[in-house]
Amino acid sequence: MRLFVALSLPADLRSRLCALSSGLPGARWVDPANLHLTLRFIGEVGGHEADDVDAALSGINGKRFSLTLSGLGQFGGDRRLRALWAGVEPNEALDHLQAKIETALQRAGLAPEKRKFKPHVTLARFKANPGERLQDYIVERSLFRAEPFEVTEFVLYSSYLAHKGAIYAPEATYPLI
Ligand code: 2AM
Repeated sequence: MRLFVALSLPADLRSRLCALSSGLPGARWVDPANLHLTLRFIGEVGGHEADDVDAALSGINGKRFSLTLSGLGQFGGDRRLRALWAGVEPNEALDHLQAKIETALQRAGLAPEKRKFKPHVTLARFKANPGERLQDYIVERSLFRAEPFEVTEFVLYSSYLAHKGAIYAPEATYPLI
């Protein structure tokens, strides 16, 4: 199975993000139910490895914290535009949780994540590059700032590629205290 660790987002916040999800030619908007903030992409693992991942994540003692989505940005440029995302206000507690997850997963035998953690919520991927329209879109919404929300758990998701796109299923949730 293909796994990743993420924060789920409250319904009202997903609605707020949904309201951003139009007016950009070439964009494939993420299904509202699928909006999430990835903490660690794990990828394809076997059953035993999945159990080890679950055990490692279960051992994490993390504290609750508040998180605010703010600003929009893109990954990739003209040549290969990859994603449009909503950003996250700098958040030490989030970075700390992500570091704990990374350490726990390495102890469980996973190869280290080489990419630097850049917290974001992907809003769209692209079937065609909207060109200048994308810059206009981002500038017009640059003041985007959502209500803070309380992070009380993190989630291990599985991802299946279906006809209609990715289906994410929560496999386990880990409470923060
Ligand atoms: P993205 O939001 O930046 O696209 C489930 O696929 C989640 O894991 C997505 O949020 C995606 O990040 C992330 N993801 C998918 N493939 C990845 C990879 N090869 N490396 C890191 N993260 C990945």
